[in-house]
Amino acid sequence: MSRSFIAASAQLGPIARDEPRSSAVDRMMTLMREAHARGASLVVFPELALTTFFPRWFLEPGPDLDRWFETEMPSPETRPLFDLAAELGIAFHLGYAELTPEGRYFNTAILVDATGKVAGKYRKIHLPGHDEHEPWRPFQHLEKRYFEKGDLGFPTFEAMGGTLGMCICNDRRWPETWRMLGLGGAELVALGYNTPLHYPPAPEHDHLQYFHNELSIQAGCYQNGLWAVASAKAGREEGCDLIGGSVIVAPTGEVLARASGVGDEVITARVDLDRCAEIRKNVFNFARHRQPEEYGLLTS
Ligand code: CDT
Repeated sequence: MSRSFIAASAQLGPIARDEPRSSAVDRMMTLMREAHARGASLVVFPELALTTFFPRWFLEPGPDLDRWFETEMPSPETRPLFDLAAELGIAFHLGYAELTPEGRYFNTAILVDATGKVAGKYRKIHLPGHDEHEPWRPFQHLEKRYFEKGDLGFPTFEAMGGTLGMCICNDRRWPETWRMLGLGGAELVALGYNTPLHYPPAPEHDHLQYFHNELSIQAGCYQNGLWAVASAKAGREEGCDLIGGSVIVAPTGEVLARASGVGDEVITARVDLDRCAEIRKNVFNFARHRQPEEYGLLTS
């Protein structure tokens, strides 16, 4: 497979609380068709792309919570997306809430190859927010309550003619995420996010949300010599504004494509995985320049 291809980020506008999965899947199929028409062979959808961002509400354990989770993938509702991908011959990344047969809850992303087969899975490690109901907040961010920390590490896997990895939303703010993926050989990182414009614990940073998004992704790409395709769930969702700003970033840290609105939108850029070497054979040649014996504090 060619190591040069067109990648798409398919940003999703708001998903209402009562919007069925079938509607979200329909919207993603429309975006997938557009990405394919624009020549893309990979399309990245956001974190928790099948439903509204439910961690903004305090929910009792049981059916009120479990209804937001997928117990199988593909499911009857998501199967059409897998079928369309196989028909078009396009790979995709999808974020969703996963409830395992053992009763474990994860914030998960998968990469599905161009034949419709799951080629990789990641479970979010850096869960943001809080684990108790905090009524002072205008909205909750209860990821720490509803999800278990991911148990798969930061895996990389062979796909798209190269080595790919994934991370999810808050993971992108952590240099350790990118370095683990870079050390694992990732040449492209697919990532989805739901980032509220308002950050209740430090509202003085609200105006920096778009900046911090790009700062984190650009640094991660440059410092590890890899590509990122980042996809937002955006817009006013159940009264909560989510940033857009989906981007495709090159190993040099340059933003090659950026969403312009906060609705459903496809952006594309040509990705050449061989360009990772521009960075990895030079300034961030890990084997030559890293000094891991000096980094003990990172894991102690
Ligand atoms: N979904 C998610 O991880 N959102 C967080 C909200 C901010 S908490 C610092 C994010 O990192 O965008």
